[in-house]
Amino acid sequence: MREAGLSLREIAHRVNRNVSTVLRCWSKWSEEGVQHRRRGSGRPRRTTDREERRLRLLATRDRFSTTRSIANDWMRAQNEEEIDQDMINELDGNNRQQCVVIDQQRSSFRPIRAGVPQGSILGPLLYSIYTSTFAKYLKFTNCHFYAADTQIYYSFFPTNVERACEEMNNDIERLHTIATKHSLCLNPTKTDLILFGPKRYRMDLTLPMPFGTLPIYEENGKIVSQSVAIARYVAKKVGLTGDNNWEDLEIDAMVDTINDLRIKLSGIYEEKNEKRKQDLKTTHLTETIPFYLERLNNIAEKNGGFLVAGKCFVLDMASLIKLTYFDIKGLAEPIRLLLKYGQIEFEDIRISKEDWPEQKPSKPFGQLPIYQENDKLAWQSTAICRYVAKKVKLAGSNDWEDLEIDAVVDTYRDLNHKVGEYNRETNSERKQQLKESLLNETIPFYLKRLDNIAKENNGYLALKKLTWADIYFYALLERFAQVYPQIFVEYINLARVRKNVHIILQKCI
Ligand SMILES: N[C@@H](CCC(=O)N[C@@H](CS)C(=O)NCC(=O)O)C(=O)O
Repeated sequence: MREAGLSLREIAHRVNRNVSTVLRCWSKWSEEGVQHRRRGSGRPRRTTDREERRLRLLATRDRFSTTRSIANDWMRAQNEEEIDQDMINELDGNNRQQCVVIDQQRSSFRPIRAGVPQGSILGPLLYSIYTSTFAKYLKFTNCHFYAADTQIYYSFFPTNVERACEEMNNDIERLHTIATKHSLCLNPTKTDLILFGPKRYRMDLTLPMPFGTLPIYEENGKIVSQSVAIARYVAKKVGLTGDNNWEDLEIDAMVDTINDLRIKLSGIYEEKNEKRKQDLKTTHLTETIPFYLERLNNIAEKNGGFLVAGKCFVLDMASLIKLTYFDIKGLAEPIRLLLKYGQIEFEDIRISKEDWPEQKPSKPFGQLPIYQENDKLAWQSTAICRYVAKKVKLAGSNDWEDLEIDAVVDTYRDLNHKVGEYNRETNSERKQQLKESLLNETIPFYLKRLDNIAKENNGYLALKKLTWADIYFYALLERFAQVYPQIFVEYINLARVRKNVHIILQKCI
C-alpha cells in the first residue's frame, strides 16, 4: 500500500493498526525486503518469503486474477526452476479434496475445484485486493476497510428511512454484482446490520419489522410480527394449547379478551391531554377494570384457578350453531361468510339496538358477537373465525402456516382498531386530526405493506391460496373503504384479493 502511494496514516487506518506499527513494518520491508507475519495456530506456512513476494507481485499485477490464473503464471514464471510440486498443486486446486462428516458418517472425497487453499498467503491477499476496489462501486454509502471486515455505513434521519433502505440496498446490490462477478460471496450469515443513534430515533424506525412494530419472531430466516399470533405458535410448540378445536377457541377467546382490556387501558398512555387522561383513568379504575376482572375472576373460580376449563368436547357434525350479533355486518360478518363458505347451517340471530341494554348483562363480557355450538358458548370474533376456519378447511396445514395467517389477521385488526378509534371519536376537532393522520400516515403505511404481501402471495394474503385471512379482510372491507374509498385504485394487489374472495364466495352462497 505504501508503494501504491498511501500515507502511513491511511494505511494504519485501513489495517486498523497504529502508525508506529505500520512504520516499523515499512522500514523492515524497505531495508530487508521482508515482512513478518505473526505465527498463527493454523497450518504451517508452506511458502518462503521470496515465493510470497513473487506471489504478491503476480496477484497485484492483475487485480481480478483468479487463483488458477495466478498459479498458471507462477508455473510459467518458474520455468526451469525447481518448484515445490505440492505447493503448485495446492494453488492450482487440482489435488485438493474434501469430504463431509455428519453424525460420524464420512462421505467419499471429492475434488475441490475452487477457493483459496486454507493457510496460504493468497487468502488475505486476494481478499484485500478484491475488496479494496469496492469503494468505487458505492454510490450512496461510505465504507471502512479493516483486515477481514468491510463496513459500509450510511447516515439518515428516521423520517427518511424508506429512502435510506432503498439506497443502502442499492449499494449492497451493486457490491453483490461485483462480488459475484469475481466469485466472491456476500455471506448473509456473516453480515450484520448495526443501527447507531438516540433511542427516540431508533424506536421510530421500521427497519426489519414487517409492520414497524415489536416484537418480531424469527425462525430459520423467516420473520413475523404480532405478539398474540407468535404466542399461539410458541404455545403449540410447548404443548400449551387445547386438546381439540373447541378448547383452542376457548383459549383464543380468553387471550383476545385480555387483549381487549389491554388496548382499552393503553389509551391512557397515548392520551396527551392531562385532563382527558385523568378522566380516562377514573373511568378505567371505576368501570372498565372492575367489569373485566369480576368476570375473569368468576371464570377462574369456576375453573379451579385457571382461565380456561380444558374439558374435552367432542365435535358433532350435526351441531346446532347460533351466531348472535347486531343487525349489521360488523365483527360477525367474517364468521357468517366462513360458515357460508363451508355450507354450514347456522341460526343468524340479530339483536336490535333497542333490545341490547336488556341483553348486555347476560353476555360473557357484555359484547357481541357470541357463538354457540350445542350447549357451548364462545365469544371474541377472531377466535371464533379461527375455529370456524378449521372446520371449513381454510386454516393452515401446519403451525407455521397458521402463524402466518394469524399475523396478517392481527395486523389488519390493528389497522381496523385505528379506524375504529376515528369512528368512535365524538369531538369534531379531534376527529379531524385523527382523520388526517389516518389518511396520510396510518392507512398508507399498513396498506402498502399488506399490498406487498398480497403481491407476494399471488392475490391472497397468505400461503398463496385462499385462507380465512382473505375472508376476514374481505368481510371487514366495507367499514374500512368508507374512510378510505381510493383503496383499490391505489393498491391493486389488495383489489385482487377482494376479487378472488368475491368470485369464490359467489359460488358458495
Ligand atoms: N374483541 C371483541 C370486540 C367485540 C365488540 O367490540 N363488540 C361490539 C360490537 S362491534 C359490542 O358488542 N358493542 C356493544 C357494547 O359494548 O355494549 C371481538 O372481536 O369480538
